Amino acid sequence: MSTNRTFTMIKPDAVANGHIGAIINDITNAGFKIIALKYTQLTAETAGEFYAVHKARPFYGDLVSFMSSGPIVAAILEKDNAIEDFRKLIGATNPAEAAEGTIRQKYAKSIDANAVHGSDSDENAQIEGDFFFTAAERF
Ligand code: RTP
Ligand code: MG
Repeated sequence: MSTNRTFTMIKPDAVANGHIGAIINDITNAGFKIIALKYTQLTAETAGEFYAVHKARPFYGDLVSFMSSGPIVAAILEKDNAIEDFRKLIGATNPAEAAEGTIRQKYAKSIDANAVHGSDSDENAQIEGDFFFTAAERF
């Protein structure tokens, strides 16, 4: 179990709006090292599996359909205190409440289309990274 890693996705809205480069730039400028990186698209089935933890929540159906609506960028990132520092860098779930200068404040439009995902615990970072990347895809 690595306590200095997190997992992120650049969500379909930010990809469609041309923000991949700017977001990766913000992430690396904040001191995160890229361990693994992939440009791909989730299906309704794989998005449903990824977000299974939210299955009982009222927004689950919309979340799964949005996350499978277009390509995403998935990455494993490394930094001291990665989980907490990355969630600080991306800002609040609702971009209207996200602090000035955060990724969601700069690039997101709504709570559904909120530009990026960030793992909420070491355990989930491990599970989510394993969902997308084999050992041979990590550097
Ligand atoms: P994420 O997992 O994407 O990093 O976001 P988060 O931890 O800040 O939020 P979480 O509670 O894990 O929810 C996952 C995603 O579901 C959508 N959501 N919609 N309508 C709503 O009340 C609502 N709440 C959450 C968001 O797109 C959120 O990123
Ligand atoms: Mg979450």
